[in-house]
Amino acid sequence: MARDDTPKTGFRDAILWHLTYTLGKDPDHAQILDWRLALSHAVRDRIVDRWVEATRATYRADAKRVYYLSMEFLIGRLLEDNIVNLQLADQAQAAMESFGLDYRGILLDEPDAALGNGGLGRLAACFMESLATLGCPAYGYGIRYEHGLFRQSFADGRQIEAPEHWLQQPYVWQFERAEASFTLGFGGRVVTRDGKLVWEPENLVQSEAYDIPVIGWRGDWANTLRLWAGRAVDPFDLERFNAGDFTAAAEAEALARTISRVLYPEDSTEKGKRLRLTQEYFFSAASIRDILRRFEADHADLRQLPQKVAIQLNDTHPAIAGPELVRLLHDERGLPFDEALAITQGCVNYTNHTLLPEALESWGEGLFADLLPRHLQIIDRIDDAHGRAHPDRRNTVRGDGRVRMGELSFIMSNRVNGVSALHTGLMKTTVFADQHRLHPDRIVNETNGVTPRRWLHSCNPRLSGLITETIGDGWIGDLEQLQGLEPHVADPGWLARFAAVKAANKADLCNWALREHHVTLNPDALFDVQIKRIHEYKRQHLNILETIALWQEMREIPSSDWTARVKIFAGKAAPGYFFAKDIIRLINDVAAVINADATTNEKLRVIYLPNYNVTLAERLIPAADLSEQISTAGKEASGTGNMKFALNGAPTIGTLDGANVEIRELVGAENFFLFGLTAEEAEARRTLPDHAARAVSADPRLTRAVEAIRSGAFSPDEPDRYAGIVENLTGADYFLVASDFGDYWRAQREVDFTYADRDTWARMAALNVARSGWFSSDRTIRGYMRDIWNAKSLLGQG
Ligand code: C3B
Repeated sequence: MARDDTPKTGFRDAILWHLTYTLGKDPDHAQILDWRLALSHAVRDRIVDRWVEATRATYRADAKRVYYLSMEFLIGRLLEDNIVNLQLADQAQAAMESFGLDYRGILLDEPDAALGNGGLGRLAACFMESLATLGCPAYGYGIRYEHGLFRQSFADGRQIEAPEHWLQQPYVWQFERAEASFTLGFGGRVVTRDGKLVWEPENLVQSEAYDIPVIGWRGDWANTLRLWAGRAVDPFDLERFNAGDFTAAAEAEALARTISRVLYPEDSTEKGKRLRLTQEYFFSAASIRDILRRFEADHADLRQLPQKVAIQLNDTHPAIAGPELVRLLHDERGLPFDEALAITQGCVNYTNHTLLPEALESWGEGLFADLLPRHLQIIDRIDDAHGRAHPDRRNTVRGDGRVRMGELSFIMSNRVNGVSALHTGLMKTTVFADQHRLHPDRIVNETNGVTPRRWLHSCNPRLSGLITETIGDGWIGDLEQLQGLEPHVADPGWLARFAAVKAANKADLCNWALREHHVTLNPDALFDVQIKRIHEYKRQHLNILETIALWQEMREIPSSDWTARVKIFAGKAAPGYFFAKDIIRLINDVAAVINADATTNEKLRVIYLPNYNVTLAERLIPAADLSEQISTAGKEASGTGNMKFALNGAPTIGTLDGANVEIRELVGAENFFLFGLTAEEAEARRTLPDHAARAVSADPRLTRAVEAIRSGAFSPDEPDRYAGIVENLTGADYFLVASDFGDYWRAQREVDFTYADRDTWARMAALNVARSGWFSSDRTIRGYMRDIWNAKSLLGQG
C-alpha cells in the first residue's frame, strides 16, 4: 500500500492505510490503541462525506435550524455508535479479527466521554442521535470539558473521587475549528455613549470550537455537536517571560482554560458560583454569536430569525443566552429593545428537568452584577416589559437579592416543556403556577425517550438479533414496531428463546464481575438493579433498608423458600453531598456483612459496582431482571433509565413518579410492580407530625432494620457512623422512606413470588419489551419538532 492509495477502497484496507499513514505505525508493532484509532479514522472518513452533504442540503433548503444548548452531553463511547449507525459492524468485526484482534476489546478501549452528570446529559446525547436519525438540521452546543465527571472508587466503602482524563489520548471524533472563535467579555461596567448604554467588559476570553459529527441511523444524515473550549486572547506574555517570571507569563492562558477545565459534579444542588456562572455565560454567548453569524451569512433581515432559528435551553443552565441575544440585537445591531425581545422570544424555548427547589438555579445579584452588569440591566427590562404586559403581575425574576433563572427562562420562551406527563402537570400547579395562569398555552409536555440504537440494538445484541429474526429490522428506526412481538409472547418456543437471551446476558455479567471485580454471582438469582446518581429523592436508602430487612428475615426463617437475589447498585454522589456519600458507604458496609454470611449468601448478595458511567449501564441493563425506580412520588421529573430497563426486558418496581406512570400505562399494570404513596398523598403525608417515627414503630421489620444500622451492626468499628441517616429516617424524612417502606416490602415479595414462576416472569419481561416502543427518543424529537420548534426533516423532505 502506498500513501496515495485511496483509503476508501475497502474498509479493511482503509484501516491499514490509516494505521500506516495517519498514525505512522507498522502493523506488526501496533498496540490496541493504534488499532482503535485506525479503525476510528476509517469510520470517520465515512461519516464526513455524509456530514458535508447534510450541511449543504441545509444551506440549499435554507431550512430552519435547531440549536440545542446544554451544559451536559453525556455521549459515552462513540466508535461503536458510529459503526452501528453506518451499518459497518460486520465489516469492522471481520477486519479486526483478520488482524488477530478482539473486536469488542477494541470498542471498549475507547474512553467513556462523561461530559455530564446523569439523566439530563444523557438525554441531550440521545436527542442528538435522534435529531440526526430524523434528518432535522440541528447543532448541539456545549462545553468541551477537559475533565469529565470524576472517576469513582471505594476505600473502606467510601467514595473516592479522582480526575477523569478522556482527552489524554488522541480524540478522533473532534475537528478543531480555528475559524469559529469569538472574543467574549466578563465583568467591567456599563457606560453611556452617544445616549446609549454600552458594556465595557474588563476581562476578555476566547472561545475555541471543536466539532463532533453525530450520524443518524443508517447514516442518512449527520449533524454537529459543537463544544467550546476557553483560550486566552493573549496566551503568552513575552515581556513577563523575558523578565524571568515564567509562570506569570502563561497566567492568562491558565485562567482562560479554567473555564472549560471541569464539569461541575453537581446534579441538583446549586454550587460552584462564580466559575459556574462564567461557564454558563461563556458557552451560551459563544453559541449565540455562532447562531447569529450563520444566520447573517445569508439573511439580511433580523426579524426573520424566528423563522430560521429555534433555540432550546436544556434546563436553565444556558438561560443567559436569551438576554445575550437581546443584547446583541439591541446594543450591537441597533434594533429597538421591544423588537429585540420579541425576536428572541420567538426563537427561545426552555425545558425544565426538575422541581426540586434546591436545583432551581438562582444567582446572587452581587455576583451577577459583577460578572454580567449589562445583562442584569437587560434582565430587569425584560422583567419590566413582562410586568407591564400583565398588569396584575409583579416582576418576578429578581427577588430576595437573587436572579431566578427559571422565571427568566419562562418569560423569555416561546414554549416551556416538562419531561413527563406527571412532571408537566406539576409544573403547572406548583413552581410555574402563576406563569401558567398568564400563559396557559406556553407549557407543553414532551415525555423523554432513549435512542433504541444504543440502548437496545448495540448494547443487547442477543435481544436485538431475536427481535430482528422475529419481526425484521424495521424496529431499529421505528421502535413502535416492537408491538409486532406481542403475538409471539404467547408462543412457548419463542418465549423460551427470549428467556435464554436474558440468561446469556446474565452469564456474561457474571463472567465480567468475576474477572473485573472478583465477585461470584449466582446467574440463577434475580438480578435486581438500581443504577443512577445517588440522591435522597431517588431513595437508594429505601432499597438498602429493604435489603437489610430481607436478610434479617432470611436468617430468622431459613426454611422458607426464598427467591435468590443479587442486589446490584451503581452510581456516583456529588462530592459535596455528604448524605449521599453516607448512603454509598452504608450500602458497601451492608454488602460486606451480608456477603460474608454463609447462612444466607446463597440467596442474597449485595454488590456496589464502582465508577458508574454510560459503558457500565450498557453492560448492566441487558442483564437486569428487575428495574428499581423508587423515587418519592413527585420528585423524579421523568427518569430515562426506567425506559432502558423496560426496553431490555426488566420489569419495574416503582412508584407513580415521572415517566414510571406512562411506562405502567403502556406495559400494563399487571407487568409493573407498583408501590408507594402518590405525589398528592406524599405532600399530605409530610404535613403529619412524626410521620416517620410513627411509620418506623408501626412496622417491626423496619424497626429492626433501622435498629441494626443504629447499633453498628454494619459498622462495628464505628457504631454511630450512620447516626445521621438514622436520625433522618426517624425524624424529618422529607423523602418518606419510612412511610413507603411497608408497601415496598410487599411489592418486593410479589416480585419474589412472580419470579419463582419463570414462565410468568418471562412473559412479563417480554411484554415490557413489546410495549416500550413509544419510549424512543425519535418519538420525543418528533414531538419537539412539531410542538416547539416548527422544524422539518430534510430526509426525503419527509
Ligand atoms: C434529570 C432528572 O432528574 C430526570 O428525572 C430526567 O429524566 C432527566 O433529567 C432528563 O430529563 N436531571 C438531571 O439529570 N440533572 C439535573 N440537574 C436536573 C434533572
